[in-house]
Amino acid sequence: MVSIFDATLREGEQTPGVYFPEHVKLEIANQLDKLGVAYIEAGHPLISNEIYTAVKHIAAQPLKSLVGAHSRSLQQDVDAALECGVKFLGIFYCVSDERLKHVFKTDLNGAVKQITDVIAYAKKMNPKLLIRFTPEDTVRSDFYNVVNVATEAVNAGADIISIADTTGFMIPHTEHNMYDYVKRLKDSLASKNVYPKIAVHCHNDLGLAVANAFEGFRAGAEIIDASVLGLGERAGIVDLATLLGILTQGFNGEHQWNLEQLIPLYKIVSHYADVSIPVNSPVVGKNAFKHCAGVHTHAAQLNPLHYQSIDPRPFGRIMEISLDHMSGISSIKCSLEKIGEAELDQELVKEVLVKVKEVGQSGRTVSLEELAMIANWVKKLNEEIKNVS
Ligand code: HCA
Ligand code: CU
Repeated sequence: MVSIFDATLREGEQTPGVYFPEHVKLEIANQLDKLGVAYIEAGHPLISNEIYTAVKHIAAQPLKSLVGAHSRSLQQDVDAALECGVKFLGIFYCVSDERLKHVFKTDLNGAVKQITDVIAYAKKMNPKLLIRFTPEDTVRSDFYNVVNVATEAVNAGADIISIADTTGFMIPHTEHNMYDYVKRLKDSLASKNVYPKIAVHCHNDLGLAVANAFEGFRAGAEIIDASVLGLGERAGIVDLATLLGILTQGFNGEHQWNLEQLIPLYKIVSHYADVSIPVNSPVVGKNAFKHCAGVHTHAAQLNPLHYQSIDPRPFGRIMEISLDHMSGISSIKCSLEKIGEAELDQELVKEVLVKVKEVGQSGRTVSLEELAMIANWVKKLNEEIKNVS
């Protein structure tokens, strides 16, 4: 089974306006650990004193998840991460000729030296440290450069090579797709006798992050990067809840995740990031398991699987029926049962339906509490009519 690498505290904080204070970071890390992600990227310690301290404190927690830090290919970044006591280090550097020349004023040989020196240094300082090397913007860089740098990085001590689709460039079934890329890279590295674990880090600029990550997984990637709410630069990265929905429901297998942690985790991240959970988000959205149209609600009440392919219960959720302008008689009856009004006369049920639809047309849904009010109101009106006649 694939391992999840959570980047909420690092990539997620690269969402404009998002900053988690240290006590919140600690709580998020604890919840990620309870959920059971394999890796928690706690931050880039050299960005600020606050992030440095937070990484240090998270790394000191007795967590099962491996806590790590992000680091440029610079000894000072590695030193800061080591001081924080992290168990893994994610080192990145660009390998594109154009950028090396114009931004870093070097060439591929210079980059290889800098990367391997830093990796070897980190490994020497802490031989147990797990090292991931990411050629930034991997998929748009010269393939020859990626293979060369990755080979040298592994020989210098890197355990994981991460394929970064930094700009959300990949599209399944086109000439630049993640499946072929991962296969080709694994084969090329094997031909050089290096066999690192492969991770995929997919950005969502085209809404394809999850699809691309799965293409990578199908081709042999063992680690997928994700973040809560898909937070990250621009359109973000793979959404953790969507990923867990697919991994636990789409593959019918045993899994190691504690899924009821997902909603509390999303609530806390959403609150402190001030980013709301879209109502139609897979798994965690308010409407993810709520049926609306009469045809759907009728069939879903007989068997939820008529209109659901995933089970809400492992996530601590239930199938719900929306009461609004689309509702039919069966939704009303089912909801009336829930509020102890199963015996309501058939004619009155129809009147309740008319009122529910009217409220729905004003752009609202009717809660069970409001349904009780409507049922009372309908009963009252009927008594009055009876008394008059
Ligand atoms: C960044 C870029 C990065 C790095 C990923 C990694 C990307 O913000 O520094 O280090 O594995 O998308 O390439 O997030
Ligand atoms: Cu990224």
